[in-house]
Amino acid sequence: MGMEEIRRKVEAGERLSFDDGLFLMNSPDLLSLGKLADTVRRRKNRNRAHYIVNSHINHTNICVNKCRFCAFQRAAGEEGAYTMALDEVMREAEKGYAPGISEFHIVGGLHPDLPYSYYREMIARLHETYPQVHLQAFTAVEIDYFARISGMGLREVLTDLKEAGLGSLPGGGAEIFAERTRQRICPDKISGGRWLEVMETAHGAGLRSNATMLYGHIESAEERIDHLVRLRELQDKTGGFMAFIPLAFHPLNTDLDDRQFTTGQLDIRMLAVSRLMLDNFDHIKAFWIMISPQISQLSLFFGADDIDGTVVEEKITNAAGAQSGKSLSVSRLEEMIREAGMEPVRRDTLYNAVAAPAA
Ligand code: V47
Repeated sequence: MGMEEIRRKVEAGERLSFDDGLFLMNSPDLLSLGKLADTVRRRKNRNRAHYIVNSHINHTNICVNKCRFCAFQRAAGEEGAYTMALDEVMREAEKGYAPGISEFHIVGGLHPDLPYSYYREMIARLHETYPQVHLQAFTAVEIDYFARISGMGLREVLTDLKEAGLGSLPGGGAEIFAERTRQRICPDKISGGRWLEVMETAHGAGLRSNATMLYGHIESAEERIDHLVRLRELQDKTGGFMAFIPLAFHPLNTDLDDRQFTTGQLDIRMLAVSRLMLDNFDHIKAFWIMISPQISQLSLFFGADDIDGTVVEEKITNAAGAQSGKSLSVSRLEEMIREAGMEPVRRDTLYNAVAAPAA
């Protein structure tokens, strides 16, 4: 095993092993790694790089899970805690709405008191008011919580929300699956196995989803590769994942604030290794909020084919020290992609190309 053997496998379309992944995680030869990731990106997405016109809604930051990496969460009654009534959620949606918007991205804390009906009604009202906008809402962790607070089964919750207008699930809450580290950074959160079970059930219920991994905190290189291999195994079974998004840990205002921000080297390496290990994922997303528009653009040369979207206002990473700003315009996103020599494709959540609305 070594770069030459990995190159041979990639060129032959053969699957990389756990050890190959670990080798790439540690190899000083970032350029060879990037070239291989670029080969796979081209094979899957040709010269196209994607972006979306979307808006984020974070309905509450009150959360019963005290994840140590999270600067967004508050306890009920704590300073800065908020929960939007459904009318406020609708106002927030209106604020983020723009002609031609394709997606509302909705993620929140695990609130101790809100009933399941709040979440169902949120989806139903948004869907009724914006039937053309895809609702990508609730991480696997939230879905598991809804099953617990409602007494319903997982499948039942998912089908019920789908009936109300839910389009797909975002990929958050995966963090790092390896139990040793998961226990240390988010001891109250559902296990990695349960996260995967929720996603398997969602895919079985006809809902597609994304997948993420939080890196750059206290996890090891082995744990990163283990995470990718476990996602790849589930994808072999269901085919329900659309995109993988490595999330760069931001330490500010968290319990892990003795850690550093991730480096450009690690951000780019993580994207390239993900592109190579996740041979059954169509898309690898370099979320510009997490790694800056600059690194996000460079990562298009290292395996990424998506830079997420306009976003409008993101609160989770911004609470933890993100410096990227809160929104990017369509023209800026397109410029970033064109400058990298690729064709910008404005997409919907399910990666269908969409036309810009007539001016
Ligand atoms: O699960 C929390 C992460 C996630 C921090 O599906 C942090 O397209 C960095 O789900 N530093 C929620 N990350 C966000 C999420 C998401 C984001 C972008 C794209 C998609 C998608 C989904 O945010 C959490 C956690 O992993 N997070 N705190 C932090 N301090």
